[in-house]
Amino acid sequence: MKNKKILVTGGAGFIGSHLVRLFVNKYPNYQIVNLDKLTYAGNLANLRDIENKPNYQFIKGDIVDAAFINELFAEHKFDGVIHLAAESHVDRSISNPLEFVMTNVIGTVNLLNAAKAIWIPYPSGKDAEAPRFYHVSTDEVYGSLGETGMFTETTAYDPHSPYSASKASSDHFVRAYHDTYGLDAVISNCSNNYGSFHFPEKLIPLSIYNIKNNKPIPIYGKGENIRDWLWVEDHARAIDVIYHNAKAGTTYNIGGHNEWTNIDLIRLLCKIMDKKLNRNEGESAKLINYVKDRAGHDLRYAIDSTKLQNELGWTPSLQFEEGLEKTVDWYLTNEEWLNNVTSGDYKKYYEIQYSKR
Ligand code: NAD
Ligand code: TDX
Repeated sequence: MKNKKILVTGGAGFIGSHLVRLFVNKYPNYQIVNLDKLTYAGNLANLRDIENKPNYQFIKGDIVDAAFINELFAEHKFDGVIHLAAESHVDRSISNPLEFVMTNVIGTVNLLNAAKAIWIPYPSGKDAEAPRFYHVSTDEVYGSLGETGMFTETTAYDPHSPYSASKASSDHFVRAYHDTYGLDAVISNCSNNYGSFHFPEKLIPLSIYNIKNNKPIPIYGKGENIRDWLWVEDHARAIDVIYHNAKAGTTYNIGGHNEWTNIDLIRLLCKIMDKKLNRNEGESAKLINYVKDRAGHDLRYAIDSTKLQNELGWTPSLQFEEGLEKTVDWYLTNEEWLNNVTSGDYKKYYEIQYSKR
């Protein structure tokens, strides 16, 4: 592997922290620069184990600030970008859509402009390698499925929430910069991730926290909505494979062939939690609480990742039951992380560390 300086945006978040860890450990000759605004979802405690590695650098900054982004690219001359920074929670997008437009759309276009300014025209010559812009996106851009069918890379976009509309828009801009300016861009659209360092506003970590603390588990509507769950480390591995092997301008779907209705998933989680917390079987399930449905709630997502499996040889590594149990073990072992996040204490550390920047 050649030496490279790669910008990862959103590396202090859930998926970003797993990706940064993978790249820092696997590619000692890569310099990984993690740019993150440290919103409520960004947490440097997610990266404690690698923060002192010589090939890792953290920069606090906002992708919505175009002047800052342009300066950053001019200074660092990145050889590649893996873009994960985003507002990621559907419920928050329903109460504050503009925040999602700013970060997910404007922020992405700012990064594209900065990349275009330093990369285009690409260097020519025998050993020249085009720097790559990798955009991490979601299956939610494809909209909602009925009882059958799966999303493929050619499924028409049909987003329904402000979150998915903003991600769809950013995907279109990335493709437009490839088609119009010749930017070496790739996109992947992944299904729901789960695993360690997942912020406890999302279904699985929120439910683990509530079950542990004997609080009600809110299930939207009848709990019949279906999601396709993938172990977060398998997503990070897929990004690695695609970043290094995809042809410019390509899209890959990433998913686990692992569909669960929300209620079946939560029943399984309750069973695991009963065992881990030495409760009588059925005890945790008593906390299930059906609440008002999410507005515009997509019924079913299912990802067909055949293209990625056939062309690049990626396959998911973990069965869901095993992955869910590992996830529960992680949250029960890392009580301090969970308590700091739920109490908001994790922010105090950055306020002191970054207040003068
Ligand atoms: P997350 O909310 O856990 O993390 C997002 C990170 O982006 C945080 O660290 C936050 O501080 C940072 N950020 C937000 N606004 C920023 C800004 N203006 N400037 C710089 N940094 C900013 O999200 P996640 O779940 O890790 O998702 C990462 C990416 O993967 C997102 O683009 C999301 O759309 C996509 N994705 C997520 C899932 C999933 O299941 N979580 C599935 C498919 C795709
Ligand atoms: O309290 C809850 N109760 C509930 O029933 C929450 C938070 C969610 N739900 C339902 C809504 C969804 O059908 O559970 C399902 C999963 O919800 P989330 O964890 O909020 O994820 P989702 O809306 O599916 O979006 C996730 O996957 C795709 C990520 O948040 C996105 O960033 C990613 O793009």
